[in-house]
Amino acid sequence: MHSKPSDRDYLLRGAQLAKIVVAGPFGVGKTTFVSTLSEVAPLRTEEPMTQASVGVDDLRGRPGKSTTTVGLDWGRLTIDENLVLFLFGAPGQERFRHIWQETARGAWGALVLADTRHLAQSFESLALVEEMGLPHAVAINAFPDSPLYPQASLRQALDLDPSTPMVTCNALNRRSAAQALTVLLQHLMTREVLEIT
Ligand SMILES: Nc1nc2c(ncn2[C@@H]2O[C@H](COP(=O)(O)OP(=O)(O)OP(=O)(O)O)[C@@H](O)[C@H]2O)c(=O)[nH]1
Ligand SMILES: [Mg+2]
Repeated sequence: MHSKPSDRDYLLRGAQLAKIVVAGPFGVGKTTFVSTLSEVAPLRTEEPMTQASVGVDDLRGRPGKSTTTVGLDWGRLTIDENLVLFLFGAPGQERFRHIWQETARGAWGALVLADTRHLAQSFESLALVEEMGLPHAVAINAFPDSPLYPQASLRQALDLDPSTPMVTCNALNRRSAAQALTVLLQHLMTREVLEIT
């Protein structure tokens, strides 16, 4: 990966442009993940949380969280001269089904984030990607107080298909986030969704 492509050159060179969705429940780290990896200032649509989210969005275990994404996260990552990824962070809760479907349209794949403190909150995101038939991988975003479980238990708890890759990451760390994304890209290659030359 290199981080200094001159803007818009990739459009002229005819690189493959791949849309990748970063999905997951409230507060799982979608905005952080996209921001960590984006080589351009990410588009962010953060707004302070209001009384309206009380009892809807679960703030347990998220003491510093005062904003939420009201639209989309968007970032860009150039893999090489042949492949540029556009990362879209999208809410994966059932109540955002419409936004989700619009965002995921035409995507090559999705990385579904999960948090072991609130694993079940990722069920809706997984159901949405499965419903759309979108190839996906799961990234367990490790927070400092996240309990650790064996991979097999996590896979079972999330009811993952044996072919769905799972990886643990720290969305704040560029190398770690890139590794998680690589797991998805490899999966897309084996599914022949993506061809990297
Ligand atoms: N320690 C740690 N903190 C993280 C990590 N990922 C996200 N955070 C923090 O967790 C909080 C929530 O992260 P966000 O990126 O806003 O999560 P989100 O999924 O975009 O949240 P919504 O858009 O509201 O659904 C922020 O305060 C982040 O700094 C991580 O991997 N490690
Ligand atoms: Mg967000």
